[in-house]
Amino acid sequence: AELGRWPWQGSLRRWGAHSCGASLLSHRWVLTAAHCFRDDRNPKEWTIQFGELTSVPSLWNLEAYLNRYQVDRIILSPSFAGVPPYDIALLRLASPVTYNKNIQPVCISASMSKLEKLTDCWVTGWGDVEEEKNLPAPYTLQEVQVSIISKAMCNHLYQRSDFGVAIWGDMICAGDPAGGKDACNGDSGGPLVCDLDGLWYQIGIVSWGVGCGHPNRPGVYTNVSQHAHWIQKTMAHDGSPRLELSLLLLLLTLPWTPRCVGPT
Ligand code: 4AZ
Repeated sequence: AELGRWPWQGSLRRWGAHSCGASLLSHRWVLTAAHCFRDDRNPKEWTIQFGELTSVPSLWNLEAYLNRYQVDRIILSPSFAGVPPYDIALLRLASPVTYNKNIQPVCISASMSKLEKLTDCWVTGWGDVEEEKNLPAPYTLQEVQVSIISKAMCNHLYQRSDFGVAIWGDMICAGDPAGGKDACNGDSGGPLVCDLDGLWYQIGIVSWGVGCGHPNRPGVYTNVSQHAHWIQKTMAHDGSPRLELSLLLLLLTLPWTPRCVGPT
C-alpha cells in the first residue's frame, strides 16, 4: 500500500509485536476482532500503532513510537462466545489519537443495504502473504481488492467444502472466485472497506476463513453495520471527557442565583 491511502489502519500489538489489524473510528476508539483477545484481555499488554507503512519500524524511527497508543479498555461484544459470530471488539485508548494526513478515522453506517452492490472494496493488513508465509521485510502494509459474495453463494461454497460450515448471522464473505486475493493469518481484526460516493466505509472486520486465497473459499468478515448500534452505544456510554470539561466551563459562565433564600 501507499502511505496515507488507508489512514484508519492500525497495527494492534501485544508486548510491542504486531498481532492483529484494527481501524480508527474516532480520537479515542478503535474497532477490531474479539478473537484477537482469546489469550490476553489485559489492556496494559496492548498498544496500537497508526500512520506507519511498516509493522516493524526501525529503532531510529522515533515517529513510529510517538504514533503508538496505549489501550485502556478492551470491550468484546457481549454475545461473543470465543468463536464467530459476534467477532467484534472496541478498544478505548488511554489518550486521544492526533489526526494528520496519514491518521484519519473511517466511516461506519447502520444502513449498508445491498452489500453485494458495492464494487470498490479492499482489505488491508500486515498478515501472511500466503498460507504459512509471513510478510517479509520491510513489513509494508498490503492491500488487495476483493468482491463481496452473497450469503447464499458463500453458503453454497462452504457447505460443499470438507468443512461444511454455515455462513449466518453477522458474517459476510469477500474474495475472488479464482482465489489468490484474500486476508490471512495476522490480518484478523483489520478493516474491509468500500468506496461509496467518494467516502470509505468499513463494512467488515477480518474474522476467519478456510486457509487463505483458495478458489471458492472466500474470507469471512464480521458485518460492521449489523453492530453499528452496539458500537454507537458503547462509544457514547464512555465518551470523551473533553466534552464534560467544556460543559463544566460553560456552566461556570452561566449566571447563578440561589435556589432558596432564607429570611433576612
Ligand atoms: C486468521 O487466521 C485468518 N482467509 C484470517 C483470515 C482468513 C483466514 C485466516 C481468511 O487470522
